Formats: sequence, C-alpha cells, structure tokens
Amino acid sequence: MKVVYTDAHLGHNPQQEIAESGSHSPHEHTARAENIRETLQADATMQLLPPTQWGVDPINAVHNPGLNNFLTTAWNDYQREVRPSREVVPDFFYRPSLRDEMSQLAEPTAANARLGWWCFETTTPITEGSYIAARGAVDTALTATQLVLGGEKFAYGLCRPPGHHATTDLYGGYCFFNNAAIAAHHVAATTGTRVTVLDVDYHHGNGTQQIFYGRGDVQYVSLHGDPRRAYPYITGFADELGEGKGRGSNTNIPLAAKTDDDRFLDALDKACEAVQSFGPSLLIVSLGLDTFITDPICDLAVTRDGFTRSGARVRGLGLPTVVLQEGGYDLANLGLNVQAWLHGLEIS
Ligand code: SP5
Ligand code: ZN
Repeated sequence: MKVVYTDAHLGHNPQQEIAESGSHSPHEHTARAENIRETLQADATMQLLPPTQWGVDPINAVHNPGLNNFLTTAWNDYQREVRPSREVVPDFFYRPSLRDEMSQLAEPTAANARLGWWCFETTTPITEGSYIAARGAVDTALTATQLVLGGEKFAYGLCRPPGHHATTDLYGGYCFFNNAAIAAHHVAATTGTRVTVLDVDYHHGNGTQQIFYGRGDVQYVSLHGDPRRAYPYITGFADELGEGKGRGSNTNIPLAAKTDDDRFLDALDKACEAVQSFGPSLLIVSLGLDTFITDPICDLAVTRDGFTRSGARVRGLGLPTVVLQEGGYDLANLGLNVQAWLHGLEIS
C-alpha cells in the first residue's frame, strides 16, 4: 500500500497541553507520526512517498477562508503584539451570546481576541511551524486521495496534525484543518459522485459532521465514545441524522465504556450497512487508534486483533478506500496498531 508522509508535521511541536485545570505534556506530539512512519517504513508491503502541494483552494472550499488567513500569521502576530512565547493558546473565547440583543460582531483585530474567535478550546497550541504542518497534513490527505482516484485500491495518508474536530470556522481538539473533509469535498466536487467519511476514532468527529450536515452528497458515519461522557461532548448523539438535503446522511453510533472487539465489530457492521445503503463511489476512513485498550485518554477496549478485524470488515465494502490518520495516543502501540488495521484492509 502507498503511504503518504511528510516531515512538515515536525513543525507542530507543542510542549504542553492545557486541560483538566492544569497543564501537562501533550498527548498529541511529534513522536506519534514518527512512530507510525518507522513502523510502516520497516514493512515491505508499504511504500512511502511525499505529498504534492495543493495550495489553499481546497482548504477554502471547506473552511471559512478567514480560518486559513488567521492561521497563516497567528503565531507571528502573537509574538509581536501580545508577548514572545514558544506556543500560543487562547485565553478568551468568543461566544455569540455575549452579544445577545446586539449587532453581529465582525472579526476582531487584536491578536489575542482573534485566537478565541477561531478556536474552541485550549488543547491545540499554535507553535512556530504549526501552520506549515497543518498545510502538510492537508496535502498528505489530498495526495492519498489522488492516488485512489487514479486507480489505487487503497492509500494511507499519515496526517499530522489530525483533522476531524476542525469545523468550518473553528480549530481545536488537536486539529487545524479538517483533512478528511477537505479530501471528501475534493472527491465530491471533482467527480460529482457520492463519498462517505467513516470515522472510527474514539472521539466524535464534530467538525466533519458539521461541515457535511446539510449536504446529501457526502455521508458521515461515526463510531465513538458516547458524548455523554466523552469529548467533544456536544455532538455525536444517535439522533443527529443530518438536516435538509443531508437528512439521513449522518449516522452516529455512540459506544459504552470498555467496548471490546466483538461489540466494536458489531457496531462497525451497523456502520458498514449505513455506508452500503448510501452507495458511495469512494470511502474515506478517519482512522483513530485511540479506541485501543491501553490508550491513555480513552476508555474503550479494542485490541490489535480488533484493528485487523476492523480493516478486514472495511475491505468487505469493496470500495476504493483512502485511510487518513486521526488520533491514537498509546505511543508504544500506535505504529503497530496502524499497521494491523492496514493489513486487515489490504491483505485479509
Ligand atoms: C484527534 C483526536 O483524537 N483529538 C482528541 C482530543 C481530545 N482532547 C481532550 C481529551 C480529554 C481527555 N480526558 C481524559 C481523561 C483521562 N483520565
Ligand atoms: Zn480521537
């Protein structure tokens, strides 16, 4: 299988994560992607190649162009205007109800205010090279997608930073641009055919859901920890089915704590049935390995064998498939888990 990778991700190099009323070393760090790369590089069935450059148009086709404009200069603006700092995190969040009964506000001009305008939480610091890294992740997703559009049955994009929490207007959840949504829109727009994003990350892909919620040409199907207990808390409920033209093209399957391989595969069966009835021409998998039994921030109980079985189940759909990296935080097992999932897809 072709594996798209770029070392541009190394530019996104946070040293802290502000969460749970404190600060700790980040769960989302450079060694994650390096561990995956090293594992796949040592696998004779995998061929690494670099992404080509796609520019900003595919990003601005999915996101508010203001998000890209902001991220282009955010780190520099903050250094100059607020204070020199290694990484940049908002301390004020724009919430529309602050201006209830008042006119709609235009984007603020102060660097600190703009941070809270474009971001929804505190765990996604901007470092000096974060923008270059985020652009590299988008290029990686689009290059993997192009390989599959060009006739490869499968391709894997080693995207870092991940993408599925980024909405039209907002970054957060370790994500800047929504790599999978940008790839899915690219396929829908250039081929005029239906596309599905199947999201198996532990966390609900609130961004991907929001981006396609009103659209009938891109389906979103997700398995994830029940948002009553799991991040991102405010989306991922089973009654979220899409709106307008998108009615029926959104499927959420929330999972109980400690869900094991057999129960996860049962849920994946249901997800695959939804994919089959939608009838896409191409599948994009948002692959998170944070459903793993020893993931440090999640509470499911999927094993490495469960990942191989998951890949094999997706293979059973018989669709051209682009696999894009999202989460997964047990560093000692991350590369091996990605490899197991991809072997399930390609070899089983
Ligand atoms: C791409 C992706 O997987 N993003 C996940 C972002 C999750 N960030 C917040 C996690 C909150 C975790 N709380 C953990 C409690 C463990 N004791
Ligand atoms: Zn996740």
